[in-house]
Amino acid sequence: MKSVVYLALFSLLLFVSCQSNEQSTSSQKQETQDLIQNPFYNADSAYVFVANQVAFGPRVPNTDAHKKCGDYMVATLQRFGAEVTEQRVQLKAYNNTILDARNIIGSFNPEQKTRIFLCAHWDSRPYSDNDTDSANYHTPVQGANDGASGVGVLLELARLMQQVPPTIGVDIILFDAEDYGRPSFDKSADIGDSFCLGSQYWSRNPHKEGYKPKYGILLDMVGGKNPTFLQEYFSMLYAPDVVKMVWKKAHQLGYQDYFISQPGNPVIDDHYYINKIANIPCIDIIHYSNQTGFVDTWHTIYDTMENIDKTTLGVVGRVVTAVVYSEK
Ligand code: AHN
Ligand code: ZN
Repeated sequence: MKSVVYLALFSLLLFVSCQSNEQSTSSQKQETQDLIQNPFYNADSAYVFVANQVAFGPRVPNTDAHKKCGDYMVATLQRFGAEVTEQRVQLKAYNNTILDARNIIGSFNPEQKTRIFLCAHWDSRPYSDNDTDSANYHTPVQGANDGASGVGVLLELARLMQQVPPTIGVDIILFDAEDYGRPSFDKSADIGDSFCLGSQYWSRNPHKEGYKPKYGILLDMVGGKNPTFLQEYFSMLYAPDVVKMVWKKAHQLGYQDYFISQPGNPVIDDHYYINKIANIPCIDIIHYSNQTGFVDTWHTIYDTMENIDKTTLGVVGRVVTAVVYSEK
């Protein structure tokens, strides 16, 4: 008799555990299915978009390469069906140089109320002030990773969004004058906030009145070899749910060795001003380490195409693609 009761209890347990098991398996299956059905993110294509920018030469504000690259990005976004808005504005740099800056915004589903935005800076730094050789301090960086990588990843996503329109509205925002900040060899008094001039301007003057997207994702230095993307301090402070959602997507795709679930030191980047001034939650996907800081090519003459890894562009591209197509 006892054993019959035990058997009944045991089968009930088994039934309950099987059921709950099946439930979680089917929702996991649905998520995996969603990831598989996303349009195919082509890392080779993203690589070409990076190389095309670098081929113009350093995109330092007030230079011909800067102007030509700006025109190229506008034309490319339009070719992929985006509605393009440009903010042209003169911004004063740390040394009082007036920069002819352009923030370039490509909107998909412009009529949609529910929106997210994805951003990167497109200008390149006029100084290699982190180079080991001080003779290079006044050489502009090529900015293959620092600038062009984020834009390249987003231009490939723009190509996909033309092929498979997302449900929500998506704005690609390319910020100018991020990297014209006071160089470390300039020992004059630091007035502060000398980086991220384009995003500071945009945060005070969004391209659309009453612009209220759900959140934003900034890509910065997403093309280096063996990157680690930590959960950066200001991203966790202002937009912890967005960080967790993006890292979860990355882990579902198998990229847990890149997207590390560990806190990262604060980085003052475009997202900082977007959170602080515009009050829009925005996270930063940026390659760095708490121990060694940014990649060793950062602000050196070695920030070149040779040091760009297609695999990394693909990893980050697939993560943002998964985010865009999971938003309903
Ligand atoms: C500062 O160097 C203050 N912040 C890093 C932001 C940056 C520069 N990202 C790329 N270049
Ligand atoms: Zn930089």
